[in-house]
This record gives sequence, structure tokens and C-alpha cells, in this order.
Amino acid sequence: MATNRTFTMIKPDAVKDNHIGGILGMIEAGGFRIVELQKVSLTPERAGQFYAVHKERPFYNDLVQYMSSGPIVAAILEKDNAVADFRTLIGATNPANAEEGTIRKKYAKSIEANAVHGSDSDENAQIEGDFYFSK
Ligand code: IDP
Ligand code: MG
Repeated sequence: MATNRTFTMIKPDAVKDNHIGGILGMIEAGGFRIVELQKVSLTPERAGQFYAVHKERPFYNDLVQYMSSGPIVAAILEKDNAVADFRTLIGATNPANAEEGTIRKKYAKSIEANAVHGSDSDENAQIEGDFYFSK
């Protein structure tokens, strides 16, 4: 059964370019409630742990370097059908393929520096949220 929570990060390029407010605004306008919120810097080790599922992908080392290049904003979001609806709101991984009106269409610079993360399943939403907010 789908749960009602997902996890997101505003990535370093979007934080650097002063888009925290713009992106959180689109998230709230999209019907999501911000349950937890934290601005934090990742060490390369922490970034590598977060993206461990992509270890074998050719872009892994660049991704780890990019995600530890400056502060990010991590958040847990709540809405009915949160995981799927949030993937719709952020748009395709490659902004060249992202639909009009999506966060990545508006703010992503490249397939790597694509402004935001969104969990791909309820299970990962739980794991990723706990990575930052476990108490
Ligand atoms: P997603 O963020 O849309 O779920 P994933 O395939 O899970 O996309 O990839 C994780 C992140 O790795 C992407 O958001 C992006 O920052 C980066 N990435 C994905 N594919 C590429 C690529 O082909 N080149 C460079 N970076 C990539
Ligand atoms: Mg993914």
C-alpha cells in the first residue's frame, strides 16, 4: 500500500543559485506538507553512502563530488500518493525531457545538476528520510 510520505533534497546548484524558496514554494503549491526540513552539507563519504545504489553507474564519482560540493536542503514531505505525485512534480531526470511546469524544467541545469532529488519508492522514501532525520 502506498504511504503518504516521500523524501527530497534541494541539490547544491539550486541552493547556490538562491532557489530554496522557489522550490519549496512549488512543493507547497503542489499540495505537499513539509514535515521535516534541514540545510546541511554532505561529506563525500556521506554522499557516497546516500547514492550507494548507483555505485556501479559511470556517473557515480561525479555525482558524489557534486552532491558534496555545497550545502543541500533535505526534507520529508507528506501528501496522499506522495512518492508518485512528487516524481510527477519534479519531472524527468534529464531536464531536456522534463515537462513544462515541473521543478526540474524550471530549475535544473543538466542531467547531473538537476535541482532536486525525489524518492523512487515508499521503501526508499523511508530509508532516505531516516538517513537525515532518524531520531
Ligand atoms: P532520479 O534522481 O531522477 O531518480 P537516478 O537515475 O536515480 O535519477 O540518478 C540519481 C542522480 O544521478 C540524478 O538525479 C542525477 O543527479 C545523476 N545522474 C543520473 N543519470 C546521470 C547521467 O547520465 N549523467 C550524470 N549524472 C546523472
Ligand atoms: Mg533515483
